[in-house]
Amino acid sequence: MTDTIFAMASGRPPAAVAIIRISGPLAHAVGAGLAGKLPPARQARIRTLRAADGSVLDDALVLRFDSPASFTGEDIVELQCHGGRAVVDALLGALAAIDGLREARPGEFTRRAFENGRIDLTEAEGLADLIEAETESQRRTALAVAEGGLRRQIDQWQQNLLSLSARAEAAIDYAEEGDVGGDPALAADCAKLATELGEWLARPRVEPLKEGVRVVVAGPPNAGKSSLLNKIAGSERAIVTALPGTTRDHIEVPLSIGGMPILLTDTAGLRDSVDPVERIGVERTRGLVEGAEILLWLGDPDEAPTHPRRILVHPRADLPDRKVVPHDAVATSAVNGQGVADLLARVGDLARAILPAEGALALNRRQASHLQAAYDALQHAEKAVDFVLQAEDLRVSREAFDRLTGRASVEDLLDSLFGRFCLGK
Ligand SMILES: Nc1nc2c(ncn2[C@@H]2O[C@H](COP(=O)(O)OP(=O)(O)OP(=O)(O)O)[C@@H](O)[C@H]2O)c(=O)[nH]1
Ligand SMILES: [Mg+2]
Repeated sequence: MTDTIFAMASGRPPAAVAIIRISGPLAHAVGAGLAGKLPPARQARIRTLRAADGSVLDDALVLRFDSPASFTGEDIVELQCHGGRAVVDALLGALAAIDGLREARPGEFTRRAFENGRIDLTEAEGLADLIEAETESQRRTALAVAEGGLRRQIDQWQQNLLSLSARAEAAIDYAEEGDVGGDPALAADCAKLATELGEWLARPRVEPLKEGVRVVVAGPPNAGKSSLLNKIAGSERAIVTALPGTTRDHIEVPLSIGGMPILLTDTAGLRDSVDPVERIGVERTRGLVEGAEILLWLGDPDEAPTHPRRILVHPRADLPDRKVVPHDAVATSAVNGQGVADLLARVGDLARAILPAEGALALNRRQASHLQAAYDALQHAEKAVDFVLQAEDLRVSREAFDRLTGRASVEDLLDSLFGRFCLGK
């Protein structure tokens, strides 16, 4: 039999109210033991909670949920008691003393919700993001996924895929009976679904919203990279000297530009150096430039690395010998602030395209990788030379969806996801 688990679901005491949740087969019996008669399902009643020896623990608002119509899918009792430390300790102590009851591990309630089919993996991920959300845009995007937006879309794709598979199987039988023809529209329908998945894969992802859009400042030594970063950050985050090669390691500064999260990174100037420390720094810069979502290049435009979102910056424009501004570059000065607002506006325009639109459904890296696998298999199915191969490709695509929703997921993934939750969730 499954363990019955309990935990405080609200924040750390002292607080006005503390919420203690009990979930599992013994939940109702335990709740009745504490509160006497439990209220009808989904209704709240004030009850006096008593320990096994009859002593009063607290007066609390008690709620009951019946399996399967509960968050975990199990029987649940929720106690909303006074949020004092001693009250909570007394109640948790009384629960721990009951046979067959144990304290829940972090995320265990949500994990049970997943295991009992109340939510799929995308909704669990949305919930984790919702709890961690610190900004309004993170909250809205997480909520859209947590409340099943992505699951419903995936359900639709799975239905569609299932019927494509059924058609492929039927076409195999048809061919075995010696008939020609089969299902001439099948390949085109696979392509149609692939196109739809492709459109989703091209959409902005969740990560830039959570981690900040990676904006990397790069260029040759002494170009004025660190000075520009300090000017944008509004504080002396990076060391600035007249010596080329001052910055050895990269420096990250989280910022908000027009409400959008940005991770601005200063890097070591790119040059061939014999200094082993500087060489490592330069190597890191190359990696950062490659991983940048937006590149601010402070060097000669002809030497700029190719990058899909590159802004040419002409720094130190206050100096008399820097008056000629290359075509398309933003002239800036860390001394008088010239061009900085213009530069930030350009960064903002590029960042907006990388971030999900307000409340839009967005995939995370894990989800996108499985959707990509489903997409690849569908594309393969479109080009398959016979129905047997086509059916096999469609099966591969269905499996990718099962991994996406967690129906065929691996244990370590579940551990890492549910470990992100706090106790009592
Ligand atoms: N006049 C003027 N001087 C600047 C400006 N920006 C940087 N400098 C000067 O240029 C020199 C190099 O500036 P840094 O910001 O350290 O340049 P960097 O690109 O970070 O250099 P490395 O870390 O060595 O790669 C310093 O002496 C700065 O004071 C500017 O906008 N105007
Ligand atoms: Mg520097």
